[in-house]
Parts: sequence; structure tokens; C-alpha cells
Amino acid sequence: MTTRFEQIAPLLEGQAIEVPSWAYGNSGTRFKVFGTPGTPRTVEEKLADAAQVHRFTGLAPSVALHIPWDRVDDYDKLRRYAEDLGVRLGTINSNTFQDDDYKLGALTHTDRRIRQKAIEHHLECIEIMGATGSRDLKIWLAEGSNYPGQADMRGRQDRLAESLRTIYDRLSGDQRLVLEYKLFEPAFYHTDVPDWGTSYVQVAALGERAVVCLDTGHHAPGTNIEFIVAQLIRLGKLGSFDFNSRFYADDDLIVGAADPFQLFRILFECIRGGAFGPDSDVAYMLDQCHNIEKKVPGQIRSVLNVQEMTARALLVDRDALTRAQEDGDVLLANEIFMDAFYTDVRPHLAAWREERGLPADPMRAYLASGYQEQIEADRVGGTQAGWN
Ligand code: LRH
Ligand code: MN
Ligand code: MN
Repeated sequence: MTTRFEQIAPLLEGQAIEVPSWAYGNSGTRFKVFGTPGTPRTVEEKLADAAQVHRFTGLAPSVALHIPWDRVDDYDKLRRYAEDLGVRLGTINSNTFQDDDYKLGALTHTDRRIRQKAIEHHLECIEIMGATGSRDLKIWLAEGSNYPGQADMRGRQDRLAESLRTIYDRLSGDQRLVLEYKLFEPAFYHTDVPDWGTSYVQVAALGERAVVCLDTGHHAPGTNIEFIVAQLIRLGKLGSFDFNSRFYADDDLIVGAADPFQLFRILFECIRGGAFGPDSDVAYMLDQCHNIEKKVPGQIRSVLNVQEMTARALLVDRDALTRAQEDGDVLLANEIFMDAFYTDVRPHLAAWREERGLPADPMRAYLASGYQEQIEADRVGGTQAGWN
């Protein structure tokens, strides 16, 4: 085991998991939002908290922003502010789900004026990306209908394609459009981008720089998500992940908490498909909220969970697995896979961190640092973050 860990250790170098600015704000359910002491009041404070996650883990060098939640006057200044803290500004997430105009749709709306307003919001996001140095524009659409007959589902696909085309044509350099799908919610009868197939069809029509975002919480229970991962990688269209955990629906709990085995299986397919490591374009992000737990420790636990399952997935002896698969040795193949999953890599990762000047136990180191007490004392009246 030690030898195998040593073999895979170099592959863990440079692993990056983007954290979402909204994870540091207060969030909750429709029943109650519990305020957490020390919650950031500004975007700058969210960045400062995110920088702590990176400081103690070395795993989270960039922060995703959500517009308008993180709207500021000067994005150049925000970029420099982040860099001074040791992090970068990452993916820009658009938001067309909190405006009365969008009650019946945004990019799909029948009213040209409303569609145009939603398109312009995305063009503003692209402009922001220029200033923040972000590569990805991530689009999730809260669009659909609640009742059969309410909407012309096919007409909405056509309008969506047209709106996305206008947005896509505005991208420049290495910028990408990343289209996220979600099975249901807030629309319950039909959703305009409900699954990877629809997202794929839409981005394939746009061109090379349009790709799919897979949010792990956006599938029906029991869905084989790693199969979708494998398929999107095959098609060259896996753009990014929004990692989180779910027990029921879009719970947005800590990644790897509900089903670490699923996270392992997903990461295995990424590694198998060449979507992991310095040559991969796939962006690994968290999309989570911390309703009852403290937010910075919640994010630290999350990125560590991803690192841990990555190490375990790297431990799969792929040559032996291929041989067993080709020999039709069902039980041996399964055993090889499970051996890696059941390997406790935590002591090895602790030593690996220490060798790199990081704390062996990032969680304990953060809790001992005094940062949490400081923000709880300093910040009063935190902003409400958007919910997922
Ligand atoms: C939608 C979603 C999407 C949003 C985020 C706040 O459920 O996953 O990624 O941008 O939540
Ligand atoms: Mn998401
Ligand atoms: Mn979600």
C-alpha cells in the first residue's frame, strides 16, 4: 500500500478545486435561514474566507463568483484583492432566477424584450470575465413549466438555442460557455435543460468552446452519474463539475458526505478518461451551502473529501483491472476496484501535506488558528448568500 501511495502521490500535485463565493454566505431551506456568526458582509470578506481554505489545504486556489450576488464596481480591483490573498477569481455564474421578469422564462421567454434582457445579463458576465481573468461562464437556467400545456416545450428549445448562440458569439480567447442541467426545480412539470443529453445537444450546436457542467445533485435518485461522466468525456464535452452531496434532491450538502463511494466512482472515470491532471480542461468546483455548520470548516472538509477520494481512485490498479475485465473475471475486477476504495489514505495524505509545508490536519490547524474567533468577533450582520 505504501508503495502504491508513493507511486500515485505525484499525481495529486496541483489538484485544484474551485470554491463558490456563496458557500460562505448564510443559506438555508425555505423554512429557515440560520445566521452563522462571522458570516461575510461583502464579496471581499467571502474571498478572505475562501483564501483560508486554500491556505490550510493547498487545494482551493480559485473562487467562483455569482452575478449579481457578487457584483462590485471595479472587478480589476477585486481581482487584485483576491491575488493579494493568494487566490484567483474563477468561474462567473450568471443568475436569471431572481427577477420577476423571468417568472415564465429568461433565455426561452416568448417575449423578445425579456429574452434580450437575459442575454444582456450574460454579456455583462462575459465583460466581467474579461476583468476578472475568468475562463468560464457557467449558465444554469431555472426555466421550464409547471403544467402540461402551459408552454410550447419545442419552441422554448429553439429560443434557447438562439439566445445561447448570441451569448456564445461574444466569447473571446480561451473563454468557454458551460451549460449546467438540472432535472427539476424550480419548474416541476418540464425543465428546459433537464439532463446531460439536452445540455449536450445545445452546446454541440454552439461549437468547441461550449461544454457541459455536471452538478452531482441534479439527477434522479439512483442515476449512474459516473456513466454520464464517462460519456461526456468520450464526447469531449465535459466542461466542469459542481460537486455536492444529496440524500433527496438538490440538497447541496458537503461533497462526499452522503455517498463517498459515488464520488470515488466519478473520480475514477475522470482519471480513466484523462480528465484529471495538468492536461485536462475539466474544472472541478464545489456548489454547496452550509446551512447549519460553520462555513470555512465546511469547505475545508469538502475539498479534503475530494482529495481523499481522488487518491483512492488513483490507487485502482488499472492494469490488473483491465486484465480481470478482459478475462471476464467479474469478482476479481470488482475486488480490485473495491480494494482501492476501501484503502484509508488519510495517514499518507497527512504526511504528503507535511512534506509540502501544509498542516498535516488542515481542519485542526484552521480551528487552532484563531481566524474563526476573529471573524465571529469582527463581523456583525452578515449578508444573505443566494441559495442553491
Ligand atoms: C442550481 C445551482 C446552479 C446555481 C447554484 C446556486 O441549483 O446548482 O449551479 O448557480 O445552484
Ligand atoms: Mn450547480
Ligand atoms: Mn443545484
